[in-house]
Amino acid sequence: MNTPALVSSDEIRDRFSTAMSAMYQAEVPQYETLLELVAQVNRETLERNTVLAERLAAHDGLDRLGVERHGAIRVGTPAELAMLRRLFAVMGMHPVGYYDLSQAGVPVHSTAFRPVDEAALSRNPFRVFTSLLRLELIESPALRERAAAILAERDIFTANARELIALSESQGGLSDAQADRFVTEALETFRWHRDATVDLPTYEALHAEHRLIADVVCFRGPHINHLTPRTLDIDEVQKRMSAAGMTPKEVIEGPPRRDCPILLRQTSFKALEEPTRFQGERQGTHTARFGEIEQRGVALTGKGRALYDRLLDASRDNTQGLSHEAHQQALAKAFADFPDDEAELRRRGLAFFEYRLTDAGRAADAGMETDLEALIEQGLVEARPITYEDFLPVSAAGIFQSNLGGTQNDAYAGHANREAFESALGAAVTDELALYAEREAASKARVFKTLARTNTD
Ligand code: OOG
Ligand code: NI
Repeated sequence: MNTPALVSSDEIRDRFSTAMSAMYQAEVPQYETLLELVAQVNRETLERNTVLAERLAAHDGLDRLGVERHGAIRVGTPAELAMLRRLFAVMGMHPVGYYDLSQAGVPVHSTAFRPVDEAALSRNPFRVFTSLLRLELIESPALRERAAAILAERDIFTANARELIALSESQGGLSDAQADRFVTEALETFRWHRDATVDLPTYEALHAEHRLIADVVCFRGPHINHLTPRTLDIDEVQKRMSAAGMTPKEVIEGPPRRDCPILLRQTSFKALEEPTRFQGERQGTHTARFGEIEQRGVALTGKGRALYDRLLDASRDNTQGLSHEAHQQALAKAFADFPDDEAELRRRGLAFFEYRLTDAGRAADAGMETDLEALIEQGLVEARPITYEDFLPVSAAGIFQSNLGGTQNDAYAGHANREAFESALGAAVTDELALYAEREAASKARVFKTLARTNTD
């Protein structure tokens, strides 16, 4: 038998992310409006800020900007999560990071399926924040068992999707036509279903325990609950959202506005009330799906992240309940101690950078120099900030809560259980900090290797 020519997993991810965006625009028309607003603000930002435009162009960032988005889903059982891992692997998306949301009163823990290597990220960095419901945190044994029984009845994957995943695993990839079929079949898992699998009283009982539990348990599949394009100016998009007919979340999650963006800033428009048919022909509504935007900055080292977490935590008392402008001002004040200068972030080991020889560096005879800072000062090496590709648990909790009507159950807190999550997943999650550190170290090694070669020539 001839083996068909295989397309790359990057290509499949790119097709899938495009198909997912088209489906969500059709399902949630406000998302289309959001995409237009973000594209408009990105265009204006690039026109106004030529330094940023040149930098993005030089760092291969312009191409990826137009396709960049993440999505989020929530699943109910270990088997669903394990199968999703295999489904995402077909598209070169692997579990990175463990997020414990129980600390924020939400009964889930999560990972992000995303591409990990540089080439894959620059082709299309599509990521899916994926949460597993923690039924064990439901207090009532009767409700817990009822939820488990409902979940046991459903299969969120089509038979064809299962087949194509197995085929991809045995073949080491998919052909062009198989990839198209895979995208169509995989998309079915993420589609919205207007019909609930339960009657209204069951929905209401689960909803009363936590709205998220009803969202995960009562439907045939883990509908994609939001998609998030990347903006270059989140404050501007937030400002214009109301005029475009969206109700923005009160405040932007994450660090304050800065000259050197760090980590991730996020805001969303509130979830929509959607007509739902419950079993027994009862009509009702369900509120789950929303739109989000994000602005990404440099990835922080463990030291930088610890400083971020400490300042964010300390800011809480002074920022709580404030509206957008006042919130940003108080947050900026709280972050006054966080250096807002690339060179300082680098010298103090707070952020990750990628090092490259400049044209001058390639021409120079600098082989004996081993001090990176000296090489940078001499204009022989440049340091580029490495973009943060992951998520932030406190921000994620803020996004969850603004779309769950602020429900929070403190009884869930203190239950991080990474082992249980990994055992459900059927694999370990990759440590995100290790990925950035490896990329930085590899870039340094390349610089010194090239310099050494130049010197001995
Ligand atoms: C996920 C919320 C978290 C983010 O961007 O931090 C998230 C969810 O609501 O399922 O998407
Ligand atoms: Ni999100």
